[in-house]
Amino acid sequence: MALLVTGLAAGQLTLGPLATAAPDSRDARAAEQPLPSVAPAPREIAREGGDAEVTGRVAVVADDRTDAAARDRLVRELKAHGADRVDVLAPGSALPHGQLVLRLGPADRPDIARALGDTKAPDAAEGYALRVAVRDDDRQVTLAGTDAAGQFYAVQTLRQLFVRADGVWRIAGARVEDRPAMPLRGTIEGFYGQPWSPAERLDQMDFYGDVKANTYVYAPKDDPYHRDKWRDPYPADKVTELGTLVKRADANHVRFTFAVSPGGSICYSDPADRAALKKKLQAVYDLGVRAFSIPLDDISYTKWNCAGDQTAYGAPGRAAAAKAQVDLLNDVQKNFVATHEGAHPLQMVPTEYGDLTDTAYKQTMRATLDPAVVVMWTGTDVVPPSITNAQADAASQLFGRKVFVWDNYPVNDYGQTSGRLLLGPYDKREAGLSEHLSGIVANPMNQPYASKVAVFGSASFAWNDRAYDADATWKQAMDYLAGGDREAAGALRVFSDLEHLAPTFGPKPWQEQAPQLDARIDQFWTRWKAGERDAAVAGLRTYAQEIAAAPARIRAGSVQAGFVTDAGPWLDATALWGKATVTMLDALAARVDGDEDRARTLLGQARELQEQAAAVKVDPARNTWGKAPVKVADGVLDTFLVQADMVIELWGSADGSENLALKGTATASSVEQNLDRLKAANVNDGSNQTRWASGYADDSWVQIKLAAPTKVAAVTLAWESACATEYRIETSADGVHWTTAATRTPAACGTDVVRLTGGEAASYVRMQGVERNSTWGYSIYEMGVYGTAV
Ligand code: 14T
Repeated sequence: MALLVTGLAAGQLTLGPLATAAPDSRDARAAEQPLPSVAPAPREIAREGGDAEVTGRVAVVADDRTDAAARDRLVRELKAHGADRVDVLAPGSALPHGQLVLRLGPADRPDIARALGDTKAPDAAEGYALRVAVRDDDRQVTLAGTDAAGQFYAVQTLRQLFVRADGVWRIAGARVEDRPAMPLRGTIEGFYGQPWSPAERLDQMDFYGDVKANTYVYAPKDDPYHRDKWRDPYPADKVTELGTLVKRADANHVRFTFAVSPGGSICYSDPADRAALKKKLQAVYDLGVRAFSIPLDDISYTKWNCAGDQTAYGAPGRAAAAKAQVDLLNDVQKNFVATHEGAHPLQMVPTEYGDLTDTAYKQTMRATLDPAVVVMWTGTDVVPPSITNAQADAASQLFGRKVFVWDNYPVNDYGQTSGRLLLGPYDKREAGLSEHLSGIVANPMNQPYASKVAVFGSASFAWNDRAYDADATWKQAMDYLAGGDREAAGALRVFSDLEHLAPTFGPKPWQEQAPQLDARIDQFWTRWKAGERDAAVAGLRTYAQEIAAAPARIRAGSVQAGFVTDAGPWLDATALWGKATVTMLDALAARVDGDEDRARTLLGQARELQEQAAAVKVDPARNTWGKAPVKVADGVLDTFLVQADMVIELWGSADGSENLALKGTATASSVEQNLDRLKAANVNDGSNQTRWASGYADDSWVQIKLAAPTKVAAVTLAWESACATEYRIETSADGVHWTTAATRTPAACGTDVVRLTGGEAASYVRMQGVERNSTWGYSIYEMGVYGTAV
């Protein structure tokens, strides 16, 4: 009873008469239920009262100030949630009694203002209010926008308030007041490699509408007309394609932002080049584009493209480059953007986009660039491990305006992302950034559907950074991709955990690999070492089965088809890794039971499955890293399987799963440029975030002196992208006389497991290089040694 009173009291705040509802009515009970979760999290959402049943016939009150896209979406959603017929009526029309009525339009429309009561649409761009008022069988829903986008967003929130119980759809009895924290939210298609297809882009526009993102910057590095051939007009078919895309963006209240990157060849001082650039912008303005960007990233400022620039701006250098760029940008802002009806302020990407060092370039920018021009910044180190308020504030000071973040997550076009799909949460961006930034756009992956996991997060963060919960939003993203199928959403979470690692440009990832699985493996070893072997196996086996089953569940139909296509090779590999893990656990169980033969057989099968899993490759068209083995829980699952394998292989020895390298001492023939951060000791420190790298010679080596003579059963090598195309594993008793135990010629850089058979006890184990795969040296994160100390 206490609960009921609380629920009603909350309703009473804004809707007095509700208290008269019969206490045992369905509506009154609904008023106690938590509201469905809405993403992005609204500024304010609270229960207003009971839920509104969706009747077979529904009235929508709209007029010519109602946003057409919002109205169409509202009608569509009502039809998908219980309405057989939706009548769109003008304000003032007689409304049939007992029917659900929804009013949609500007907040100042008289019938809407009245129905809102004291719920208010915030006086801010893109703001809206929503109120569900239920009294007896009078059900009124009000969707009020501060502007047209606000109306559309009210519908996007309403869409998430449908609840189904006993076969009946209802709209949860909520009251919402909401507006975005950042004015610019969305993506920048700014990666290297195959640009997205027209169909993929159209789908993205609808997705951005769903997550209240308002910006899509068109800047694919490998569209020739965007960069290399920036002066050339788009051919007719491309113009048609862009026109269709602009319309779809408009229908979702997304600003299609056209970017052209002339920096590689422009002569800044040449009027003909200026004219060519404006002509390029004019062509898309004519298609309806109203937002423009001139990225000047990834170009050189140590040389001019023409002699005229030397005359106009002096010898090449940071200050001179900034002067030339400002000259161009101010011209475009003043003489194109400002003279074109409806055009938004010009955006640009500075050549210095990923640091916080004050330079002559930035000084010139902040002193002379038209204050109207929006400046982008990627966070520190291009792919930042985090973005803090202090950093964003510093960047904004340096450029003299609130910077617009080009967020290089989940983009997977750089070497460290080879073989990866980045499915971790959008994380490590500090709450409060909305005070220092004009917005955030995510640079997505070559795989557009798979990018939605992260983009769902970045759009939610940009909408409401202070209420953002990375983990909760990550799950909401997968619920969204799974189209409401709970089993598929669960499978997506298991799968995405295996693709959780997010690299930086350095060796240290900013998001770790497979945290869920890692925790379960830790628990496995804790139990195992405590002698609770059955419990250890049973616990992990359940999860391994979920891994094995996840790909089929994801492919079963409710998950967006594009996601299934994007993730194809990773799903294939995951099914095999999952099966390998289940089989390995069965082998362990058999060995615990004393059934050695069965354990051997299963171990053989588990090894075979691992080989198949490791052989799965992805070969994306025109991707920058090309054909590569797909990575699945790398460093976590492969390590577990090697250790479990060794437990069986070395059954009876003190602890077969122990990596004996950790207690040994590493030395090497050389260290790349004698850098301390690449020293030999990194190869046996137990961390995949540090590495040893050799000098640039084929015969380089690294070795471990073991704490005690050991019959070595296996050596593992986790190679970085500079690896060996041929190497030997050698052992020695004295560190002087060496025996070749195995020779390997791997087809790709990855984690190698080299099993050694027979042989004497050794005190030294060495990776002896024969041939390098690059002009760099050899680079190894970790070298593991397993065996029985004698
Ligand atoms: F414009 C920038 F904000 C930016 O991030 N530019 C590129 C971008 O197109 C690319 O997708 C991203 C991730 O690879 O990084 C930038 O490109 C770089 C930057 C480097 F420092 C490529 C190689 C680099 F060494």
